[in-house]
Amino acid sequence: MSNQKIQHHEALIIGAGFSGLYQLYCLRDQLNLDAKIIEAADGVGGTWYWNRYPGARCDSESHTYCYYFNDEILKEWKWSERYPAQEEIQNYLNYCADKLSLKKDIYFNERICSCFWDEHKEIWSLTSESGKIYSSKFLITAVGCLSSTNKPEISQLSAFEGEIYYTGEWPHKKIEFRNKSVAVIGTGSSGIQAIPVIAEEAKQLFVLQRTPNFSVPARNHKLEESFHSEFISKIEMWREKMFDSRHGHPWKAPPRKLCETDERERSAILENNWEKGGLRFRESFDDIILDEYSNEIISEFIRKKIYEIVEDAETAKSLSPVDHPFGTKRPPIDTNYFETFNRNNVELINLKNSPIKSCDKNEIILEDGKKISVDILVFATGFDAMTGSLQKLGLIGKNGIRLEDFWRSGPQTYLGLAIPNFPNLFTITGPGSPSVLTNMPRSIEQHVDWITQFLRYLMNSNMTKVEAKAIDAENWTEYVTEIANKTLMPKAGHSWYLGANIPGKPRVFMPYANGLNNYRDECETVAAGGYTGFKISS
Ligand code: N01
Repeated sequence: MSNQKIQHHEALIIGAGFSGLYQLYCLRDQLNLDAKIIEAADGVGGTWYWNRYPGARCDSESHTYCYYFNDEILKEWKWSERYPAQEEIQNYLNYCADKLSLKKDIYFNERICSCFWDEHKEIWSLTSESGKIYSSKFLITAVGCLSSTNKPEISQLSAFEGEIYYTGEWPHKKIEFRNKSVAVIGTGSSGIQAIPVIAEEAKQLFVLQRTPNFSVPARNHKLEESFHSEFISKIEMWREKMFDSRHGHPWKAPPRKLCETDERERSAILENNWEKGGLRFRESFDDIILDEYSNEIISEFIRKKIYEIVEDAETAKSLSPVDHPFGTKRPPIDTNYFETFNRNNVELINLKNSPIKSCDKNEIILEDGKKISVDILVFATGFDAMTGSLQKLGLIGKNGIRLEDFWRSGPQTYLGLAIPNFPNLFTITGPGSPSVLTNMPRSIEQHVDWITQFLRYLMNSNMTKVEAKAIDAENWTEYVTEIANKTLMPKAGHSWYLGANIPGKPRVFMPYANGLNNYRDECETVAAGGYTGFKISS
């Protein structure tokens, strides 16, 4: 055993994004706990620290994609655009961290690779890649749901001598696309945002698409000076609207079914909402995710839009999704995505017709023998979502049980917040909670508040140990699956919601699909009942 100094604290939080920062504030300033964050990067931001690819921007509206726990912050910070760009969110989180004096309680540049529950001492023992050791009574993961970059295996990729970038781990410097031939692999939200921006600069852009995606125009714009003063005069209204909705956005679908609305009226509604743009288009009717007939109508509406925008009919056909209902994969919102395919320097390569076979020095080679000569290869291939970043922590719970073994058939959690066999561990926006189906800051604040309230309860009752009961986690996990099966969501057979984008990952629908509003009530009922479903001891 080395004599290395162990940094012990009452609570440790892993990750300094939206969730970690707020959790630190609550534990330190509300519960007076000795709490610290451990963060792999050299700055705060989490997802927004790493995802700085061209065009990176949030799809929640800026005045809703921010903290609501502190009115002073809401009043002081002025957003400049309808949807905040990566840099603005990163600046915002730095401003919050400075305002709340959080940075002094963050260990930066420390990536945790092992977390071990010491049953004898009843503490978590953490080791970082640099070999430092930390320990704590309570451990809270704030590692994000979309943080573990998916790097698909491509034969002979190592032979490629050009530049390779991953949207999820973008370098902290300007990448020069001018006079370069570029290939982007992937047409999820990241690819759909990056492609139009890269196309404007690159000599030639090849978009390598495996599955076409629905996308709705974002209609981003600068916010007028008056927006902020109007917004802050109604903070309480915005807060209530968001917490009262399924997705944590300040709107909900009106109680009307597309399948019961006549053709003229529904076309007018869809046209109107298409013009307004953004994710609220999905909320045009309340049966889109429940009824196949209704979904097919809205899906066909978007396909028609693609045909109207894209000049070449063959390209329009290739860009039109037919393999999944709209909204069953996370719907991207875009700025000039489909329009980009009308440019002379952009070519769509349909990998469904001919998949990637391999690479060589300066080419991507397809199965049909076609060779695409490129200087830069951009992977917009997504993430090992929801479980990937948790499993990378090397969590070992009671009796030496490893998280990856416990979750071999899919993630089992209680409320998405706790895992049997892993005492004193809380997972902010873990699998089994609404998280990725919502405007994330609302789900994050709800989880952090709930965890903070639970820890206060433990402190007040002189309890020191807590663990989710296996039976309650089993029931919760089944319930999450049942809810998903009542919707069309599992019909997108290859979506990352199901883990289907990662070879070998169990296919389980991971997020809770019954709405943030209902989920919040269920969590409150558990708390009001004295934290039913948990073993609590001193
Ligand atoms: O990742 P994705 P993403 N060969 O998994 C393709 C959030 N987000 O980073 O569909 C070729 O959605 C894959 O093809 P297929 C948001 O929640 C939010 O874009 O599996 N192609 C797909 O086209 C989002 O949903 C914002 O057939 C391969 C693409 O890569 C989530 O992050 C912005 C491949 C991956 O799409 C993830 O989005 C960005 C392979 N081997 C992200 N492997 C905003 O707030 C994968 N693909 C706006």
